[in-house]
Amino acid sequence: MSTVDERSTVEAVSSDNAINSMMEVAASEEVTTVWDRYKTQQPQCKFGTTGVCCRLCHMGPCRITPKASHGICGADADTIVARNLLREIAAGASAHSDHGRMLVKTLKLVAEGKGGSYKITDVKRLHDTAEFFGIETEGRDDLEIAGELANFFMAQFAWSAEPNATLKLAPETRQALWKKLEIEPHGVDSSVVELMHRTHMGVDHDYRHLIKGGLKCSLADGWVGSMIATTVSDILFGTPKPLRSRVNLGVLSEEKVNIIVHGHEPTLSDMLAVASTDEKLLAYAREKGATGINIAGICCTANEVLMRHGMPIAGNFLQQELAILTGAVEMMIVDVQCVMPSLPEVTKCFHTKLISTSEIAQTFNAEQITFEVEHGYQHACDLITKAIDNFAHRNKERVRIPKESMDLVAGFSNETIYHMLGGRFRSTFRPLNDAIIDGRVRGVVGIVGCNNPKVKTDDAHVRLTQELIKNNVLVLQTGCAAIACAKAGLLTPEAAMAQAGDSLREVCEAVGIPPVLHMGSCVDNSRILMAATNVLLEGGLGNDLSDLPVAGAAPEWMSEKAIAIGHYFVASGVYVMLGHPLYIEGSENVHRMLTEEMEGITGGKFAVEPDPIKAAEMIIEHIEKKRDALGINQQRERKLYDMKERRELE
Ligand code: SF4
Ligand code: MSK
Repeated sequence: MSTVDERSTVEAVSSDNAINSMMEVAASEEVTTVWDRYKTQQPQCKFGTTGVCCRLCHMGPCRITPKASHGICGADADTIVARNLLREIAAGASAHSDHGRMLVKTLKLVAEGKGGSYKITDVKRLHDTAEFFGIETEGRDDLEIAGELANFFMAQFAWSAEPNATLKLAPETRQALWKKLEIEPHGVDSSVVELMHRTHMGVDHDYRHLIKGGLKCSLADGWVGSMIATTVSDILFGTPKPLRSRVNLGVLSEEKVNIIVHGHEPTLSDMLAVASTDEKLLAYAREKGATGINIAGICCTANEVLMRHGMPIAGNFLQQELAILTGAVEMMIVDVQCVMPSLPEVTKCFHTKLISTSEIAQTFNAEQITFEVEHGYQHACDLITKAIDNFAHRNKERVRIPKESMDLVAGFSNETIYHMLGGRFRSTFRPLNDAIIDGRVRGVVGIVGCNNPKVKTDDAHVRLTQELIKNNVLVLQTGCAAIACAKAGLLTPEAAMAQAGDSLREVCEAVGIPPVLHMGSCVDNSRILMAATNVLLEGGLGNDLSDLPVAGAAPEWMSEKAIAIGHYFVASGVYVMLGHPLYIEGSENVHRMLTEEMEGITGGKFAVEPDPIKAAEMIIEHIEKKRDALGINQQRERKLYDMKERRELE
């Protein structure tokens, strides 16, 4: 794979032509983009990229070089690299978990009757969740149950003597291993604080002990904070079901008022999706010369409103500046995470209003509103009205919307997959397990994560996905990876079926699921953890998550959240393929521990391969190793197993 600095200036920065054509617009408008700034940052600091720069105390900063093997305090490369990595995990876990906490606050307000227009949308999900955690539902009012569940979830953030209760969602074998390794988190916030404490100057110095601490904090992210975020989103806004929509910059409309929602938290964006169908607002838009109101998303807010309302997606992470450059966006509404501070520089060249809505996130030259749950619908109406008023300021001469847009199908929650596999009468993962056991589906891979200007945008996501489905591997996706593949047409069941291997296609056609399943936003990687858990609990594929023929991949990752995600998958026993390395190459010991020794500790490990075809080969090799260990590669011919035979296979 070529890096941007190796490519000529005329060569495409992306496999997506909408991006490449907008690069020309950026050049003609003399607006700098992420790719321009990436070039001006070259060469990037090797001390930073290898993780050997320490600025944890003010005796430093220190950096490890051939001449200086230790920092001023005596810390060696192993300690420095591990501490830096842990601080990234802590930041990533904080972001997902704070998102989860915000949703729990909303649930609590709804339960107290202070939630304005928010309500319990999925009552079954509320009851199922409450019952799982031992909260009485029989004969109780839904709001009363929601209140108790909100308090229960809120308590998961603080320290408690017991390990986090949501870890019980994991298979018992995994829980037992976490206990043995002493990496069970006892609270999300306390895990993050502990990590920051351990990495303070002069505390934890053994890289092996530090990395175990990192795994513990990452579990607080995946199995606690993110799990809570996904669950509460489903309760409040509805558990996703398959629906059709469209993706890429071409979803922006020349005739309608275009409003982009960007960031991660679904609370306001969900209300904007609802308000955009308000007849009064639509009439107002027509009065102002537009034919309608078009809410489109960027990044994971896009995935949230796509999964539940079928709202179109304008693009993934690296398209946020390009969306404004179309000249057709009346308003961009941002909240938290992955929002570039460069946006005001782009909006000032156009009529686009930039609105920041989170009390913890402000940007110079963006209008700040303080979002209050109780007034969510009114906020949404006010913002849409303001965007409609701004339609008159659109300069039609400067509107350049790329023609690219693509159909997609999204909305594959575990609840939906259960239903689809089991049909109307029985909820089950059995048909998928049977297909894995008899080799028609070789394994399951989660492809997730961001875009990164270091690599050709979307290219690795798309090629890795194509290669895996061609080799009869079912692919689950979230985040910007899912958007990349959607733009390439891989989320249309028809196109994906055409590219899938024969036996995968046969299974997908028989059970009615596409070969690439969009499961949500980056916080919804918790759904992938649960999909793996559901496969294991269905039986016939071993006793622990690490026995399954599965893997994870983040070919174009960039954020600290991706680092936390990678670690919670490794801590859950999963092989994780990265498209480019963590900043750990300055320590052979840390590198070896994460890419080799970890397999003997958690059953999972990291691998790094920039070439998506080679990465696919390595993933398939791993899947085959797991299949061999399960003894299911000896059963090549297709046959139906009875219960006795399934037990024997185990
Ligand atoms: Fe240097 Fe040690 Fe301070 Fe880091 S903690 S900056 S290695 S003296
Ligand atoms: S938005 S974290 S760039 S997936 Fe979730 Fe995309 Fe990565 Fe942000």
